[in-house]
Amino acid sequence: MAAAQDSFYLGFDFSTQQLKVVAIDGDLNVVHQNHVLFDSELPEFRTQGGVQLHADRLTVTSPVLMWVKALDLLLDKMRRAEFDFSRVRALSGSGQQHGSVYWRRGASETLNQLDPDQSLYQQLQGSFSVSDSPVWMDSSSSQQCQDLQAAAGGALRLAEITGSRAYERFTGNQIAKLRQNRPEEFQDTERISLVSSFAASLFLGGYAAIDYSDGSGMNLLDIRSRTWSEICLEATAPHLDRLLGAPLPPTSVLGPVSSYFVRRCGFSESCRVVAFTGDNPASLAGMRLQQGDIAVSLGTSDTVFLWIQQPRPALEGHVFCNPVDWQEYMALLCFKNGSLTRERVRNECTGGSWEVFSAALRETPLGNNGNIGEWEFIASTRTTPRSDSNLHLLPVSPASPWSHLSPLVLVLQVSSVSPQVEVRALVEGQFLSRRLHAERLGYSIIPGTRVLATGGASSNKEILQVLSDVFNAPVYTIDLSNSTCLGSAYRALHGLVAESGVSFFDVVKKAPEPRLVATPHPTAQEVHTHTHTHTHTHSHSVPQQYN
Ligand code: ADP
Ligand code: XUL
Repeated sequence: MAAAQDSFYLGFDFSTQQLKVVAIDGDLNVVHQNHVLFDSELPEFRTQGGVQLHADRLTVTSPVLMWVKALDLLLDKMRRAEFDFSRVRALSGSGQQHGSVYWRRGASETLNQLDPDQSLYQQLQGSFSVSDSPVWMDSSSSQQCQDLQAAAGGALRLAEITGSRAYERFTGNQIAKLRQNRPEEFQDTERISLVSSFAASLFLGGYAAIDYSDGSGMNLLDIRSRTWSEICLEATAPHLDRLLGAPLPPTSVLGPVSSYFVRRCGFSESCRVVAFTGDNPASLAGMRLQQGDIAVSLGTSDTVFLWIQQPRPALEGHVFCNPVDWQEYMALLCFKNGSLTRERVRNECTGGSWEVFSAALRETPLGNNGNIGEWEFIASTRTTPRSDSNLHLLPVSPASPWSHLSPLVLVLQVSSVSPQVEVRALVEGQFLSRRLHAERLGYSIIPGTRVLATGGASSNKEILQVLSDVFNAPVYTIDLSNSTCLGSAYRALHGLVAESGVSFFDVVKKAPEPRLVATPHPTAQEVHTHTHTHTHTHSHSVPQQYN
């Protein structure tokens, strides 16, 4: 039998700014990494940050042929680095979520008969009915969002069906816009792919199914039945199911890699293509997030990933089918400007120093003697929930220091507070808001829950201590820099054995463990319990989003 180190598994990531790949061996060691940067390595496409912003400042697209050419270039780079393609047993990948690709009539035949002596770019020039693919940064489909919500019976009803209310960047609304505004191109389309299933199609030499997980970012999939929702399909375009194909579990083996790649790169004929998925689901796999875990990325924006069993879709946040266990769910919440708000309070209260900011957290008690941060909520269409950027301090009853865990808080008095108190108020308030929103989507903290932290602010131990106290769970740090690629490589490996009932977690047991950095203060649990017995209400203090 071949040793585990002899077999390789590839994970690709077609992200906004670059195409990346990671190869692992059967022991999960990374054996190769490579990438192509769109702006600098493919300047002929004239993108900025991988995209083109149109004159209306709402439409944002990427040239689909840029992604095709990037794959040619990446494979060339791998060949030049003498990567041994013949050892690859399976490959998978991810794509930026929501982006869509429109294949022109006849493209399937072209895909099927690719000549290994020519590049993909040379051969697929005429294969797309729409040359500029709408991407996740696009916000030009407000009208279509309104129409879809009206057809579905309201925003919440749509969220109950598809996991999210209508969002401009979600693919169904982009498809509706295309059908209305560019009917000829739409007529000339034989298949619509997501960026992920488009990439899988290239490797398969035929159209790849959309997987349930990335499919959940379209406002079209019924996340409980895992079939296209009739109501949503009808409101979007007639006979749309024919253009989309049937969705499949994200663990599916779609087929062998096409003969084009066997002959051009030296892949083995037995190399399998496992369904590609969205970058956020792939990242959840790369983090090896388990039931009860929550991952918090503390970057420019704060992003929260959750594993959910019983989803309760809401008006804020997104519920997707789970990428590693297709009967379960995941959720994604994005809080705009998380770090930027912390930076602003750092500049205003602690002279621009993270050290002084951290000292303020050390010097103030958990619960902050009842002083919490509350926000002026600003409507935001792109990122949910609302921006953190306008912080107001509202000291609450000291008798129930953590009553702010409840959405309904009694504001007793407003007084000026010290800079230290303001710092703690901000950080506790931010994390409480993350927790509340997570719980509203059906997340619950269970024994064994871990909080996985990543991103710029995860280097700050004091911030992570507050995170641990608010979630009453240990905090571990992880490196997310290549989690989408790694997650895809792990999924490729798992795809080969998923059908025989082997769980994802059995397959990734050997991956490096995250590092424990904070454990909850012994009183965190006590204070938390206290919270639920001291709920006061006051209409002025109920944040907008809880109404
Ligand atoms: P991005 O989301 O753009 O990839 P990063 O994950 O690199 O960003 O995070 C950058 C942010 O990390 C900066 O905006 C900064 O506020 C924050 N940051 C860096 N160091 C610290 C620190 N010691 N304490 C708190 N925040 C920090
Ligand atoms: C998620 C979203 C982004 C893209 C980035 O809803 O729009 O995270 O997936 O690639």
